Amino acid sequence: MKRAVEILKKIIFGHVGICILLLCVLPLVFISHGLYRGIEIEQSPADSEMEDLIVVGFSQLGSESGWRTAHTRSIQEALTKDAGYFLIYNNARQTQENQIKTIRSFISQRVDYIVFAPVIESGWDTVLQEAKDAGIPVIVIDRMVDVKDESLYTTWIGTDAREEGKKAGIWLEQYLRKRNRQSENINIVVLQGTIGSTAQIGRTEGFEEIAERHENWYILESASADFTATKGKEVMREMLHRYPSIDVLVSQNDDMTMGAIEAMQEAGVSFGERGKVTVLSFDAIRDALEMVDEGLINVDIECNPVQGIYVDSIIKKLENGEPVEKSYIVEENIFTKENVAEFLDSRTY
Ligand code: GYE
Repeated sequence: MKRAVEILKKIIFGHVGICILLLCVLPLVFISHGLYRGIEIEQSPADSEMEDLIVVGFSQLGSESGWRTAHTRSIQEALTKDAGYFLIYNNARQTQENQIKTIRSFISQRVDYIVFAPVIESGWDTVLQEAKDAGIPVIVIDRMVDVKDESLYTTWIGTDAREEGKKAGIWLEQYLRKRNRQSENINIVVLQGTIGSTAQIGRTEGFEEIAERHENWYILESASADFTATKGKEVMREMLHRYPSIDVLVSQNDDMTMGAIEAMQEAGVSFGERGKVTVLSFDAIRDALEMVDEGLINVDIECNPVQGIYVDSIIKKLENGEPVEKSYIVEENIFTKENVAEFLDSRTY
């Protein structure tokens, strides 16, 4: 009995001790890691620093691709202290929930502008209303938002994803015609980006618009690989198992294309200029353009990540009380083996 009481005491005091310790230590750990406020903000402006600078909160959707790295860099290089800005950057790691928390935190910090690249189009009405109520202009970049009231954001700067999808379809039409394959049955698989994002919606719809004109084009499957190389490889590997005769791969970004190429190499399936599977990709980052030059990717439809200069000039206009457009579309090209060499040298991303 005495021994049992001893054991009981140990258990109770042992647990209480641990609980007290945890209660004291955990908040300190959370505070020191910046998690206490429920969000990771990578910088926080000191009052003195903010005086003459325009404070911009930038919510980037993630770091899933080479394109995204170039996009982030373009904003960081444009909104520098020398150019008159204090930039607060946050990476949402591809989740809308993180972006909403970040935007709320920008509102509570009373930043001067919110710049944000939304991961998907829907679900922003409430948080953008909060920004509007706080009088903070919102500049949407890259992907679009689908909101009931367009006055919830000031302007959008991005690329025409639907047009990019159409360009891919038109390129395929012409390519098949040149090779006298226009009447053959063409089996197509599509690696899609993040479902619900502008790049996925636009590129899918644009390509399908052209595909519908051709009864002999069969889209065997369209599946999302979330714009990453790892998932691109995984999804392509499964598709290669399911479909023994794929003629065309349409991959909605270069990272997924690189993953898919690895899967084809491992499966012993030939591709590109000299192979069975014709490869259509999007973005045109430098590594992919080199693969176009080597004939591994047949065509790369450019998507321009250099958007920082536009953001800077729009903010400067707003600061001067000048009007701005509701949308700005960035110029884009298309690259094949025929023209890629002349662009490679100047490609910085
Ligand atoms: O194509 C892709 C990135 O939204 C246009 O997102 C952007 C796309 C880009 O992850 O690589």
